[in-house]
Amino acid sequence: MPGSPVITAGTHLRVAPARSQARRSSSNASVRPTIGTGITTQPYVLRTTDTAAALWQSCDMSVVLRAVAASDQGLVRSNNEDAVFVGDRLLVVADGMGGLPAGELASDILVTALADVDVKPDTGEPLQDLIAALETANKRIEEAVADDDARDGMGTTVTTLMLSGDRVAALNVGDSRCYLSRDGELTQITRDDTYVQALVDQGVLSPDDARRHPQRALVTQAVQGGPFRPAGRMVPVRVGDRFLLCSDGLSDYVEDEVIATTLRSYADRQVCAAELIARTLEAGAPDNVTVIVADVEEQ
Ligand SMILES: [Mn+2]
Repeated sequence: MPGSPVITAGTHLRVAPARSQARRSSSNASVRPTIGTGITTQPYVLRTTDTAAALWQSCDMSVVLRAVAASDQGLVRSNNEDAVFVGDRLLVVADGMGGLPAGELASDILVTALADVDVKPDTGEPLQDLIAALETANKRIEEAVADDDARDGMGTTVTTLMLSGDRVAALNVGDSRCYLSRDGELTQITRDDTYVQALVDQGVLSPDDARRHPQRALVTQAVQGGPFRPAGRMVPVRVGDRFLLCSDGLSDYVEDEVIATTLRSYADRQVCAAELIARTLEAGAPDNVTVIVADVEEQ
């Protein structure tokens, strides 16, 4: 789908290009026009729930999440292994790994399993509900690997946020992140499952050095059919809070300070999401990049 960014209204967004058109290496990177034209020749997908009919709400809730997702294949990769879901109260970004086409399958399985939680009533125990869905996804990935040797090693990261009353549950496995922008301050509310984060925690490495470490991409766990321990937390929300979920295709190449400024500078979520993608492309976009920009608003 060359041309302008595509806006869809479906519930499940598959960000990958048509699989029959999978290309090798960066052969087509040069056809992307200069940033700022607003036109991309590679798949670029935006999804919005900004229509009045799609206000996100659930019974007894005083606040809602309104969100936009955007994803781009980047300038180097031949396919997009990220997957994204934006539901009534659930947001998910997954970054598949395992090569073509296994990585796409893994992130797709995960997002599909988590999406089931979105249509169920709020139990008030969102972390448990999300973990149960992750276990289902993990089992399905294990089965998919058993079905085909070519899928050996496939897996996916996940970062997910779910509104429950006036709190959100944030949960992650791997290095996809969730940030909160509140009162102009940016806070990373997930903790990467990476080798360099472990070194930072041990005081061996400074966060700044971690960014430049040659092994910064090494994740210490993922959802890939084996055991994993998701890290979850509950965050009370306020009207005006803005959340960002992203794959490492953004956070590895765009400084937190730039992310913070971008989140502050563009009130319009769709513009903000597109600007985050634009900053990534300016940084060379070696990886697939996916973002969800979500605002806490009055119902
Ligand atoms: Mn990635």
